[in-house]
Amino acid sequence: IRIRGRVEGSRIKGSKLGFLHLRQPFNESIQVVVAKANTENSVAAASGAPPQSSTPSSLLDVARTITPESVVDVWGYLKASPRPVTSVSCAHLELHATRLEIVTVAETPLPFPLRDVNTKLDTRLDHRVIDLRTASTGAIARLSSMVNTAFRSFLLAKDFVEIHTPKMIGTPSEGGSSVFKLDYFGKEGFLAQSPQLYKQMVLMGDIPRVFEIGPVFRAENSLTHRHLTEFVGLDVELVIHNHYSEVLNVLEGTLVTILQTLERDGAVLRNLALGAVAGTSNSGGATAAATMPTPIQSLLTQDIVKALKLGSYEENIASQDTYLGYVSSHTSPFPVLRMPFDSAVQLLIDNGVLTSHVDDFNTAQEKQLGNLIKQRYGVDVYVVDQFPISARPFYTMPLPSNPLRTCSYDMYLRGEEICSGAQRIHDPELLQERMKACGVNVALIQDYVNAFRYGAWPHGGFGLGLERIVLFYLGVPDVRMVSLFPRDPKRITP
Ligand code: ATP
Ligand code: AMO
Repeated sequence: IRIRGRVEGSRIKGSKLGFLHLRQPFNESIQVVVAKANTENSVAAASGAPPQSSTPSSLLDVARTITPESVVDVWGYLKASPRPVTSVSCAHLELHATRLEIVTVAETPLPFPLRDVNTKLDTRLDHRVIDLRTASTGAIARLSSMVNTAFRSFLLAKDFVEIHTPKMIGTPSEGGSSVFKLDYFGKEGFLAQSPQLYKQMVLMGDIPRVFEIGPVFRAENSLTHRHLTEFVGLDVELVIHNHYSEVLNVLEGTLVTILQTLERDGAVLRNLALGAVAGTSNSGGATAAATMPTPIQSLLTQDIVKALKLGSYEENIASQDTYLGYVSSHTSPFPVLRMPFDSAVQLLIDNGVLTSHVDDFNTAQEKQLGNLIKQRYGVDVYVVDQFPISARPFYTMPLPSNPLRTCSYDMYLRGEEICSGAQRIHDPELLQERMKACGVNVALIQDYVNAFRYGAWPHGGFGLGLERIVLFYLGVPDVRMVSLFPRDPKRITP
């Protein structure tokens, strides 16, 4: 057989015997035996073997010149290993070389040693192509793809239409502060902070359920563990018939599907991503097994629902009380905890985290809420709804029973925000009123307001951050680790 792969490392023992570790994407590796005696024997044994480009005695000389990460072709035959080679994935077989050709030479030294778990994240990001070859970063890229695919498949099966909206736009979509400006042939333009306005407009064009997977730009000029200046937005918008809980049902179904897919198909990748596979060839990666988080306890079980006597969402929402917790009553086998903002604040006050009411949570308060909810309900995923109007964007629908609260929600994973959404205002007059109150220039955004003038559907939606899902699912410390080529205030290359 012939195998084309990268030489991860080599050991040449004198003039008679050498070993190469040959690696193929993704994380498959085998030991190649380059033995003078074996080579000569094999040439006779392997009938129909390709013509020798190097004489058998020079194979070892070739092997000696190969630099780490070079791509080579090895012809030879497979043989059982005398004892398992624990440092490669194919431990029980060896490839005995009869011919060896260097396809491309890797320069040396490498920007960093692939196996070095102490290499700093910045060095890895400076040389992301090399870093991608490590089992950890390679696994994270594949897990992100799995999240994407689960999101897309779930929505396509529910009659959603995939759309692509413009990323160069004439007005900020989420308010002014964190927007990148661009020079559009002498006019002012902006990089889209979200597909928000366009996904709503498409609905008014009678495509009642849409989603988009695309880049989102935020001029967040600060370095945090969870903010990028460009991230992948997973956006959804749909017409609603009675209540914004219809959108929450879709959101919860989407997230549950993503988590179930990761649990079902992503276990091996997750372990590779966290560097937790013993003896993994080229495990490298920016994580250490010591940081391995506990698996997600994402879902309320029916047992917990019964034991805590949590009521159904529809019943509770109808009585307009404030609850410490309630669950959706939709048909998912895994109800997701939902809690109104005021109840979440009360929980923080009762536990001494807050001394008085607040209008929004900061990151620390979010984390503490996550801990309290985990203690009380045993879950890592939950929704808080009915946020104060002051904390939400201009397009958010006020709660009919209390105009200081809104038909809006955030979803959290391990105590950190992964999603925001809301029912939207579909009455153009109310919309303009809210724009003025929020300091949004109505003139700049007239096309959007006009979209609601010719018969508008009540509607709502949400936006998830792809990198944040992977970040908090894995429990790794920095969002840059889970973005292919991350962008932050200090980094626009590679
Ligand atoms: P989004 O902006 O998409 O809603 P977010 O996580 O930034 O997501 P916010 O509601 O804006 O959520 O902010 C929640 C908290 O996160 C803030 O109170 C603040 O503590 C923190 N935070 C938000 N943006 C930044 C930032 N750029 N730098 C540092 N901290 C931030
Ligand atoms: P929001 O601004 O909350 O809502 O963004 C939605 C989700 O996107 C992710 N996210 C980020 N991820 C990485 N880096 C960032 N700087 C960053 N900012 C946000 C988070 C967040 O929950 N138009 C609304 C959505 C809607 O209502 O449909 C919006 O953009 O996971």
